[in-house]
Amino acid sequence: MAGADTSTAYIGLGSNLEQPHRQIRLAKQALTQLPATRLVAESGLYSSKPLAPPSGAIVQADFFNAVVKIETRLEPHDLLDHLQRIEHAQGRVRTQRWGPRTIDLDILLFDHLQIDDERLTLPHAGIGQRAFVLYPLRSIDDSLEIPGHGMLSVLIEHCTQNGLQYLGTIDGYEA
Ligand code: ROI
Repeated sequence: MAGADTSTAYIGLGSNLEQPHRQIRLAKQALTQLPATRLVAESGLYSSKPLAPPSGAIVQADFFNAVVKIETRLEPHDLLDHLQRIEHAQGRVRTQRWGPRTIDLDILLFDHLQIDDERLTLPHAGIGQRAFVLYPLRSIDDSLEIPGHGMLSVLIEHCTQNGLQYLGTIDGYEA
């Protein structure tokens, strides 16, 4: 699947509840089933310290994170609808902001689009400071430019690794 109407997008996967490595694996599998979409690359699986809210700490387990690259003919908001459907199917309940979650699927980048509406901010807000996004992204494409943020390689230089650990492949990892 390729052509003028095909977009490239990167999706961030995160989980810190209910066997996070299984949640990531299940979500990746669900992404391979999306209409008009092909999964073209994936990062490994990483563990990361929970990103703390700006004030006050929530005690929660470490996260598991990964990034996948897709080619899709879906529009960004249609892709978002599908991601939310997958989150819902995996038991994601939106309760506490900054709190633990079974699965979080974020559109990190969608072509070179810059969008900021009530549902979607592209590139994803915070992408420039999050090691658990930047390192997996670099493992897929090391010369990416992130619209409005700059070169991935420069962002990584200025980003603390904050306990990020590579665990192996998404499908190969065993707890
Ligand atoms: N922290 C880490 N390390 N990884 C995540 O995926 C993640 N997702 C979130 C919050 C709770 C902000 N912190 C995170 O939504």
